[in-house]
Amino acid sequence: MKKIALLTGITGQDGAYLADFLLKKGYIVHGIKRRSSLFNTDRIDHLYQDPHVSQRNFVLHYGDLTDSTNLIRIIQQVQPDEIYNLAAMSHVAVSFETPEYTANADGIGTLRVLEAIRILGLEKKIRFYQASTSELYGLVQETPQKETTPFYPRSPYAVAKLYGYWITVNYREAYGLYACNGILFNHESPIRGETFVTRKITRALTRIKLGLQDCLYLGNLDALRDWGHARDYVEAQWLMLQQEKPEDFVIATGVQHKVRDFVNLAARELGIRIDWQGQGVEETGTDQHGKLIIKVDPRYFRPTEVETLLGDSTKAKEKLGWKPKTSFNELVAEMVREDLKSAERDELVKKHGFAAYDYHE
Ligand code: NDP
Ligand code: GDR
Repeated sequence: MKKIALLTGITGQDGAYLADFLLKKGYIVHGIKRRSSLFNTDRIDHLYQDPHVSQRNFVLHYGDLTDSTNLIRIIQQVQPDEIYNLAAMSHVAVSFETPEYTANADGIGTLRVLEAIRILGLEKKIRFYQASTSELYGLVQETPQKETTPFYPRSPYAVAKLYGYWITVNYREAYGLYACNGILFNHESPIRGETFVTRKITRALTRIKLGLQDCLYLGNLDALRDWGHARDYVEAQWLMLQQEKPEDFVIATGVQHKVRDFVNLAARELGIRIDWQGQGVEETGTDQHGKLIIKVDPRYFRPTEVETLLGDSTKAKEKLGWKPKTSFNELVAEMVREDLKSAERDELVKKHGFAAYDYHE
């Protein structure tokens, strides 16, 4: 019998990598996607199977984490062995603009999935993964951060995820549900959302290189992050649900870089050497020809910032046998390579007299 997995957030970065991973493991994968006015399945279109074909192993359902009746109905219909709760309003800066919605989707949304499992009496059948985050550590109390490090969330997103974390622990303890929190540090890829800093940088620099864009505007260049590759991290999500006992795990590389380091390395991949001048809001970067290509824009500063994150995933190494496979340099090089291909497509379109898609966030 094939195992059945249900993924919320299947149209996102991790959803796409995890769906691919599980299909290769022989799972039947069901995913929940939101209704939108434009197609939102770009990242999983290669997995799509015509609904008219019988015996599909990849099935999508319309749904939303803010709709419990929908979640109950889908879980009842699918009868999954494993649920990966990846759906969230996942942008930290945007959560300051939409705090109530973020609490609803990321916090109460997690509760809705857990309650659906309980209402359906499936707590002994279903294994549950919760996408927790290094943002829980926020104003860090200990370095590096591990499973026992105290939390200090610094954004509406992180506070909502704190609820998701603890309600997952509570349902494990109260109802014997096999439920795990993966406390994942930042993980990126060529399909990372375009407004997260890494993808914003690789997209902009490749476009600047080809003359499609003039300048890249960024916020806090001194923020330190522990960046890994999403492809490696979804394997850890799966491993957490294959253990004898449910537990929570930190997943990280144990290496830290500044946003500025990411910019320098991505530029180097493109043969651009950046000279930095000034400090704080005055900081700018010029290329080797003296052209201004980077400026700090305070509108990207956050009301409360997470300055530094560095993970210790010793527990995952010992108990799951997990370790990251992709180095920071390989990650940056892969993202630059892929974004350069799409910039080259845009350049071609422009050369032939059509307006190229312009994007500045
Ligand atoms: P993305 O932002 O790429 O994907 C989020 C997914 O959630 C999308 O499929 C999105 O749908 C969906 N979604 C958003 N709101 C709702 C809702 N109300 N109902 C149903 N679906 C919804 O995130 P990632 O793939 O990067 O991250 C996956 C999870 O892991 C998230 O929960 C995130 O908070 C968490 N996380 C991510 C880390 C990272 O570095 N990537 C690190 C630690 C935790 P749509 O495509 O329609 O927008
Ligand atoms: P983060 O990722 O907030 O860590 O959350 P993001 O890439 O948005 O920011 C990382 C750091 O870069 C700084 N920064 C900028 N960020 C953005 N987005 N845009 C900019 O122009 C910019 N300039 C500097 C930020 O201030 C921050 O310090 C991600 C998300 O995937 C969460 O869902 C997840 O939980 C955490 O990672 C772990």
